Amino acid sequence: MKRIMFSLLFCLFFVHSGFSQPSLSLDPAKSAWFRDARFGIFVHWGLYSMLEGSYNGHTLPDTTLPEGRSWYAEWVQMRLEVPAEEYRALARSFNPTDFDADAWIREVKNAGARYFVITSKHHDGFALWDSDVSDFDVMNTPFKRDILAELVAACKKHGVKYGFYYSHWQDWEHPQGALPYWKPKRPDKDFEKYWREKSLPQVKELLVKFDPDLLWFDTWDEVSHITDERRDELIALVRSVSPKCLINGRISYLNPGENIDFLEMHDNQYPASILSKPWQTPATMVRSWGWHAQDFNWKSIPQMTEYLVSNASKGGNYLLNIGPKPDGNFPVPAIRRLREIGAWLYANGEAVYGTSPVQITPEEGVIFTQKKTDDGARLYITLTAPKESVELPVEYGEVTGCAVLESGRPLEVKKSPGGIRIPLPDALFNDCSLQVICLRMKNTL
Ligand code: FHN
Repeated sequence: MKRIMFSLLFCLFFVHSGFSQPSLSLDPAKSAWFRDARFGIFVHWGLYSMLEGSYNGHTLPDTTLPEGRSWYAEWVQMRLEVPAEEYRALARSFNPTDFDADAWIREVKNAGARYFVITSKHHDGFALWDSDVSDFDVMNTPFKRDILAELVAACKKHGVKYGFYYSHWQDWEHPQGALPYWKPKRPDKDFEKYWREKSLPQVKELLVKFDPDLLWFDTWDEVSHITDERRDELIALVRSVSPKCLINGRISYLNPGENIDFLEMHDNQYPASILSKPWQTPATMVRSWGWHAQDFNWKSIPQMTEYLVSNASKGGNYLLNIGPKPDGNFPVPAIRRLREIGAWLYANGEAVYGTSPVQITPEEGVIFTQKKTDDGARLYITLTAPKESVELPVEYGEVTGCAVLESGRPLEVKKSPGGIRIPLPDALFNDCSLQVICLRMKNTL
């Protein structure tokens, strides 16, 4: 109960107060690519994908089971009580013969995403790379291919930045790794053994072998074994090996400290106001992160596009997740969504990449982003619902032109009591994708 109350209070504070915004000792040049990128693709993939959200006649969420009440298929081992040996034995049949790293990263690129993050090791403890630290890894499966090495090569080939999710705290394979909150808590001295034997050495291995652009650590609104000392030790390790690798705030969600590179929202959470530090929302396309064969709760493309633009308008990124199938294919609805978001960005990406927030509150159904240009500035007005016109508190004399971004159709700008008014043609709303108006200005707002 205490835990739930604390979580609730924290969420309210987080989402509605605009977050506590710890002052980060950021090197802006180092994280500039991340700020500009705005859109990344996340992948949750591992042995759990083979169980597809079900086990032994139960499917998540299963309200008949006390702890089965979550759609998260990557939690199937714990939520549906798969015996440890049985779960481990899944490795003996892990053989995703359709896996094609190049095809995945081509989809990422065509979606308009600028970076890619994959679960190198999720809570189950299974490593998707050839790990010298643990033999619970992909090389001890029939597949015997280093998945991370193949993906890193594809990211380099296609010019996509890459990073790894690493579960530094929860590890259900190592006898001293942290367990879910409903299991007995490990004594801290035992956890220390896991920390030194597996967590720190594997992080170092990832850095040395693959030189990632970012590391995505995972804690949440639960007091964990990640004390400030362990958090700082892990940060120091990353910094000592890599001058470029960015670290996310969920290395210690409740107390990220001063030395992380960007803030990470909770799952599918969107702040209500502009944050001055780089940040992102990890988001699902369905309810689960890992592949769940019965999760048909696909979000709509306009909804996801709106999240992306809305986050950009508050200085943040959108990290959109895919749960690949056990054979190595992306699910068909995920591919369609990626391609359609990519098509939208092909036409309207200028309103997203490299933009900054605007400090005026937009009217309902409107999102603002902006950027400086050689000849002045552009204000992008993304319309999330049909409208007859848009009113803006902008001086008429500041405007040098106005057009629909996708088609270049010129739009008239009228002087209004509050600034300017842009009448919108009905035909603009003939399809259900978000439309963007580009207002040329002398200066940014
Ligand atoms: O428990 C994990 C969950 O499986 C998933 O990886 C998400 C992604 O943000 N992180 C944790 C819950 O917040």
